[in-house]
Amino acid sequence: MPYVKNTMEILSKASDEGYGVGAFNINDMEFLYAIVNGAVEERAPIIIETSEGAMKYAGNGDFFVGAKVLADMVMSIAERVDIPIALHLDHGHDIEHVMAAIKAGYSSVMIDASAKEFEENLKLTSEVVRIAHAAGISVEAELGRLVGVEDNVSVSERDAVLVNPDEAKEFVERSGVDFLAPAIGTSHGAFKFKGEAKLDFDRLARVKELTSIPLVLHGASSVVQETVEEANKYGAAIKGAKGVPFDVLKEAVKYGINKVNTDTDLRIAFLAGLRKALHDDPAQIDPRKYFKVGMQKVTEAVKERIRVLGSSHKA
Ligand code: TD3
Ligand code: ZN
Repeated sequence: MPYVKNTMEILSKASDEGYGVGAFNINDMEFLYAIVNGAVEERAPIIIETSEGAMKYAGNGDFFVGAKVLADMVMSIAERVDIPIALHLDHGHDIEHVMAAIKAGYSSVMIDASAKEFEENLKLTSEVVRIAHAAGISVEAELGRLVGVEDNVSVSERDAVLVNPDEAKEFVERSGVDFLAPAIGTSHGAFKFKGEAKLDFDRLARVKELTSIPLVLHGASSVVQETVEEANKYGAAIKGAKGVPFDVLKEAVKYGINKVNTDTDLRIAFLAGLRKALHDDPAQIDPRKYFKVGMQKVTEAVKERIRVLGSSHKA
């Protein structure tokens, strides 16, 4: 199956049929192959995504070059496998990065103006929708702030940071955005919750009901404890890390999440494998031997997540 030119081809089906698609971040060839190998084994559609930082990294400091390098790599690998693979710009903050992605041939872009006021977010998102749709690709936007919300916070504090479903409806109608990331209590990184991992599913259900478009969960890594322990056993010092447990992810998918952003889990998996390999075989001078072990851990993490999201055999 060739490279998917518009991410909505993957997400419309996921939204109609009620399953989640893994959106996995890459910076390099190693993670890309590790992710694709896992998705091929599960026969699952996937979204590969790159942050602005990934573009800069892959372009040796120049994000415009990096977007092209990454897109060319993803396209040439996608052409050689028989699962749908889309490429997405994760957290684009300005028109320049969006344009770099569009010019390079990405399947969709995120314009993240969630830190701005509603009307400003709407204005910038609408502008990106106009440009991206003219190029035949789709757009993701975000509403609310990506922060963990503890159980004991007041309703007004909760309302101040999480998505407002009525605003989401108005935002989607006025901007024409294709898929939306509503803030429901997750955050980026390995330290998402101090207490119990709780997401605001009532809010999520209401957003789905009012918008009926594919929804995105950011900060969705599960921070699997065995993997953290393995990394720590071989020299890492990751303490008190906590993510979104698998059963909570499944619940999120049930309430309308279709794109599940995952970066931290793959980083930890790769490092656990890499650290173990370095420890077990210190005489090795071929870096690929070490990378391979890290890649294998990433492949396992990808397969596990695809099964949790329900997208196995959906390719
Ligand atoms: O947008 N992303 C990926 C980049 C975040 C930096 O780690 C996510 O929403 C995934 O978040 P995470 O940290 O849970 O994997
Ligand atoms: Zn994110």
